Amino acid sequence: MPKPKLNVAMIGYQFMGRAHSNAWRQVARFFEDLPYEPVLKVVCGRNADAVSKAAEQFGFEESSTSWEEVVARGDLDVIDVCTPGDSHLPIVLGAAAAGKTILCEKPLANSVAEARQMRDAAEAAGITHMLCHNYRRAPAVQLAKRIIDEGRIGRIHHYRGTYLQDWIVDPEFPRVWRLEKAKAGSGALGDIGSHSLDLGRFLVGEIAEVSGLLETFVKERPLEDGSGMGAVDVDDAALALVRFENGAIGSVEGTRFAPGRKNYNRFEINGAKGSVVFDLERMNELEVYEEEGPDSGFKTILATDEAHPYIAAWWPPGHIIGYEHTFTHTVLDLLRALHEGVKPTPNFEDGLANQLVLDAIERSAVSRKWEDV
Ligand code: SOE
Repeated sequence: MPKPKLNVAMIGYQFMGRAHSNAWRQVARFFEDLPYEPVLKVVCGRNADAVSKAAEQFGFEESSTSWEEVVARGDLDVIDVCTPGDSHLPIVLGAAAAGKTILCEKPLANSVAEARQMRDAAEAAGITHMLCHNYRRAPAVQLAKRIIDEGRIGRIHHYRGTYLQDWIVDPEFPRVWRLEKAKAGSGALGDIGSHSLDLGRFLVGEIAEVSGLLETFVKERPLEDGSGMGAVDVDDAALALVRFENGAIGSVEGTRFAPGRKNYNRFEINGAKGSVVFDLERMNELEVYEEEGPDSGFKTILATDEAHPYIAAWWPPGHIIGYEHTFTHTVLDLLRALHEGVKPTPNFEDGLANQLVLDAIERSAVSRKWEDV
């Protein structure tokens, strides 16, 4: 029996647009039990030529230069927001008012006030909403979650989240939108620190208080149009000590100034009886230590067996998967939740919770004191 079609509109078509459109294209091809058949209807962006090329390349039926028109269309079911942070609020409010299902890139917003408005609007409209923190959906991360929830490493004492990149270490690297507060909200903090915080919330629990430190090493950079220099008003690096509500303590570090580290997203969690370690650059593996006896030590589990989450739909054991699959799994879980009438996670509530932590870190960096979330 043919599955009900679900018409998808994507706003934005750069890096995240490529990743999300790939997920929308692939998900029904691999997950046979998917309750819907996503149809890539329309992709939207400001530059007519570029967005029409993107439509052709990504497999969308049409392109548009007006997100206002797109969200108001009666034939669309899902609005997927892949734009920079400064446009999330109006697009989400428009899409919620039109009753659409929404998938939004992280961080949810550029401020707590915006995040709260988006959460409230989505809840009031009764729509299904999800935030894309894709790393939750690496099978090895899901395995870590299962091991922790089963109590196998005991009460958690430490969370160590590290997200290191090096793409702006050259002072001549231009001042792209991610380095402008008005567009991106914050720098490494919101872009990659938010992922480490999300993984901490997912695996350990809610964060109660923080002590934060932000630094901008290069304060001016060449403008992209060659017209001179522009101020960098976001952080290049962000560090925080965090205290979880359940008594665990942790550290989170996000930086774009770690030469050689390209997308080093790693966490280590230490419990009373064991530890788990994940490193995105070896994303099919989970290092696990469980006290077993005099010769116990870390073992590396290749999380590619049929029993591991999501894997059965892909390849035989040992035939590893990659970065793009985390987005496919995100879309899969959104569609499953939509079908079952349950809330997917992370959703805009999680987005607000994450934003509250980002905000506390920013406040603490200014006050030089611990701040409540
Ligand atoms: C750029 O720093 C970036 O693409 C982030 O925006 C993503 O969220 C992260 O997953 C990889 O790095």
